Amino acid sequence: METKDVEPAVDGGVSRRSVLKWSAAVGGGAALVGTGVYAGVLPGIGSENAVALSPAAEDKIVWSSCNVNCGSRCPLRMVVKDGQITRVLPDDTGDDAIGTQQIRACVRGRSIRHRIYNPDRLKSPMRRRPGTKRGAGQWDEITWEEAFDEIAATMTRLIRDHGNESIYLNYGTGTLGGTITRSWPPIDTPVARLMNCVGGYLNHYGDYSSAQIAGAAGYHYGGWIGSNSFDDVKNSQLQVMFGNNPLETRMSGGGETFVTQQTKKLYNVRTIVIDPRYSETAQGIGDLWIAPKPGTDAALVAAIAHVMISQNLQDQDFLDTYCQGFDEDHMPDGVPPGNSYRSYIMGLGPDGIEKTPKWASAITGVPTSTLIQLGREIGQARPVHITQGWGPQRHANGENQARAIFTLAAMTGSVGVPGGGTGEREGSFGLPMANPFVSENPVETAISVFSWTDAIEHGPEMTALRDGVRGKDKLDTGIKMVWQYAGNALTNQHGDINRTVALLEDDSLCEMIVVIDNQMTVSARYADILLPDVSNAEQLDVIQQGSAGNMGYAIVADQAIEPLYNCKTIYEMMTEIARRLGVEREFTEGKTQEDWVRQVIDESRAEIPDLPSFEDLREMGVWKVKGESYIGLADFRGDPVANPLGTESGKIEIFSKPLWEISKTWELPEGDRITALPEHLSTWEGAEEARTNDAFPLQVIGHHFKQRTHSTYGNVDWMKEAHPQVVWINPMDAEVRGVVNDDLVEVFNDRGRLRLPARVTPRIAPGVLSVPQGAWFKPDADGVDMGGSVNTLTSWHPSPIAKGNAQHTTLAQLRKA
Ligand SMILES: Nc1nc2c(c(=O)[nH]1)N[C@H]1C(S)=C(S)[C@@H](COP(=O)(O)OP(=O)(O)OC[C@H]3O[C@@H](n4cnc5c(=O)[nH]c(N)nc54)[C@H](O)[C@@H]3O)O[C@H]1N2
Ligand SMILES: Nc1nc2c(c(=O)[nH]1)N[C@H]1C(S)=C(S)[C@@H](COP(=O)(O)OP(=O)(O)OC[C@H]3O[C@@H](n4cnc5c(=O)[nH]c(N)nc54)[C@H](O)[C@@H]3O)O[C@H]1N2
Ligand code: SF4
Ligand SMILES: [Mo]
Repeated sequence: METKDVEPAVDGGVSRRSVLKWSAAVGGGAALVGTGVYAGVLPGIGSENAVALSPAAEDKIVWSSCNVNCGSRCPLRMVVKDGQITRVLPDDTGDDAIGTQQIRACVRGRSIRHRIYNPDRLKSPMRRRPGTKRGAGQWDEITWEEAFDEIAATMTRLIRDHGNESIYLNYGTGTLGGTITRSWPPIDTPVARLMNCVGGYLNHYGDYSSAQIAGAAGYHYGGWIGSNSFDDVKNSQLQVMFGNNPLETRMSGGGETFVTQQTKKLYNVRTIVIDPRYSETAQGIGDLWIAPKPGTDAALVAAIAHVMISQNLQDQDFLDTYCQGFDEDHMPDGVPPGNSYRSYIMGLGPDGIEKTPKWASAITGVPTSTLIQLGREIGQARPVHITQGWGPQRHANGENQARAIFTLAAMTGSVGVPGGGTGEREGSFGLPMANPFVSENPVETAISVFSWTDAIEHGPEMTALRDGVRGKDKLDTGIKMVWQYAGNALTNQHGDINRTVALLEDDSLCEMIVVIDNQMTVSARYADILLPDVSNAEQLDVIQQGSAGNMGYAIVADQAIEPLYNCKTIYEMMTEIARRLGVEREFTEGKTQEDWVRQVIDESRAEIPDLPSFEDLREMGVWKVKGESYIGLADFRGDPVANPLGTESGKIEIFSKPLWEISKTWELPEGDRITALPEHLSTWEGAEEARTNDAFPLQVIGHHFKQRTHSTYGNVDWMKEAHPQVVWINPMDAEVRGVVNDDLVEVFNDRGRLRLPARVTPRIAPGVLSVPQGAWFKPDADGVDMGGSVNTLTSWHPSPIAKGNAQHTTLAQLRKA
């Protein structure tokens, strides 16, 4: 692990610890394959689209994969004819049993041909035309030599004048599944390998997926743990999912969609889904749907805790033995009385408020009687499998939301046992694959993943206590150069797009932006130098599995076709720049990309003796192994003295002394708070503020959506047709605004405006909108985003502890357009 933080290194899609992975949902995409609605003239998706149902004998079938950051990694079999991909077939190995299942690609992977051969493909290196504004879309085609020379010269100048900390590798997860081509975490990328040869780069900690929960887990559990894997629900009496939507966020038929559905079918364990939306998961496997207002889970948990304590349903032995801070008898030294969780719940703490179901009902919008029933049901079931997705934590109070759910898991005493869970996101079995391609970053300074815009704007003012700078008390320089490899977080996926693009337009601050992508994305528009990458179908790599319950797998994704246009591989690009910086030998160690892939597999075979050789794996495409169910904290449960947690007390810290301390020393914006207990925090643009804000009374979340993986696949015609971008609104909210289903509406706040059709549906709680995240920002002449990107509305305001992206905390208004 490259950072020394209390947090685990979790990437956007999958936890990096080999045994702690999670993942995906069901396809349903079969009907689209080969139906050929595309009428383009690009190679590969033209007239030959009307393909026969089975590949002709002379066609070549090449194993490839879909490497995006959806938590899964699906093998794909590319049917290649005359050097072009004519069809995409899914995995055809394995069966329908949990642990050996087919990894059936979802609708997106099956449409990958339309991403590979997309009109938006970048064809040649380009430079922003001198004298034009960033983002103006004025480009000059340049040669690869010119591009490499300019990048190397600028890097040399910036390192000399401002040091290596002025160069930043922005978050990007477009090719997370690869090993040599991997785009995150920064340290794993070929860009980092290049930077490390010349002194390193400014690092980031956390990720856009799970910054707050990872930060919370560091204090609560001493690190990332993972809840029990979904296949283990067979041992549960009850399954409770907080803002966890595996049927849409884990869409691979080989991953969690398959595992949750099969487990439900075979064992029919009762499932409660807690989500402001009636999600695909609530619909598919839920027996009960509870719809709290966004950002109010900690209040909901408090009410459940109140019921449990009042009826003595908590597992007191577990709390006494394994936890700190549940009651006054189990507090750390030096903390005044009244600061236990029990005191907080029963109104004996500093706020003097009893957290009754009635109190919580007013905050969450969930009826008091439902909360009482929920408290009894969860309180009486043993063991309970509790998980949370990352919706609850992607909020202004996300750390407390996450910790409240962990605390509920402890109160049920279900931690560390089969059928139970830690309240984190589900873990899964994983393979300990080696990665010899990774080198070390000589720079130790890091900022939070979400604060790079601040570091461009006012880097030298950023401190450890105010901004969460790590490795140093303060930054010495602002960011002068950004590498954006396989990411759209430079604009589209970051908060407040209008503010972000205004910052980027000023090239006196950040002097050089290099974007390496294969599509003309929103972020690509803001590059100074644009480098056209190949797609993963155009090169060789080894793919390490996504989350798949108790199954492990690896894929050799072979080169199916030659690089299109004038595209190059990332390995070649970085090698060429390394040569110009005089470090080619250090960068390549004399190896080709294939040499590295072979080495990854060879070294992995030391840990995984059954893993086939490179040649065999290349032939097989995908190799699967049935592993064990993941039981989070089984060791600790077995012997807490021999296996203490990484927390100060070695126990589960419901009360965290380190948080108690930083709540007094860290400098926070007016109104923000850090608490030692997982209290409900009423925040900026939260549920409480929505009730009093007449201008912007609606809470906006942006769920992860099946049309896209973030923004990737967002320019694929099939996907746009199958799953159009719409804003979800409750009929009551629609009616008072005179809006009916399919009306074009405008959603707006002080930060921006967007226009898209309304989906009027009781599947979303009153007072809440959801604009599926990841749509491509497309401002018209008046600055109204016609693409419907939710980040037109979101802000830069970070969460208090992790300094993470609170992108589900936003208030706005909606009107008929
Ligand atoms: N409002 C809001 N914003 C969010 C979120 C949210 O819930 N709400 N979610 C956040 C989360 S969890 C995440 S992980 C981030 C994701 O943010 P990103 O990591 O930026 O994800 P994508 O938008 O998919 O961008 C991936 C890019 O990689 C490119 N790409 C794909 N394949 C290749 C390749 O082989 N080579 C190269 N060079 N490029 C390739 C794609 O074209 C695309 O531009 O978004 C975050 N943003
Ligand atoms: N199809 C598809 N799959 C994806 C992705 C994608 O873009 N598309 N992105 C991938 C990535 S990188 C990630 S990080 C994961 C993201 O996985 P998640 O972060 O779990 O996904 P979200 O849709 O943001 O949130 C999950 C659910 O939480 C709900 N929710 C929002 N706020 C709250 C709240 O305050 N409380 C409760 N109880 N629920 C809340 C949302 O309505 C949603 O149904 O998905 C991955 N899978
Ligand atoms: S988007 Fe995810 S689930 Fe769908 S094919 Fe790609 S890797 Fe598999
Ligand atoms: Mo993510």
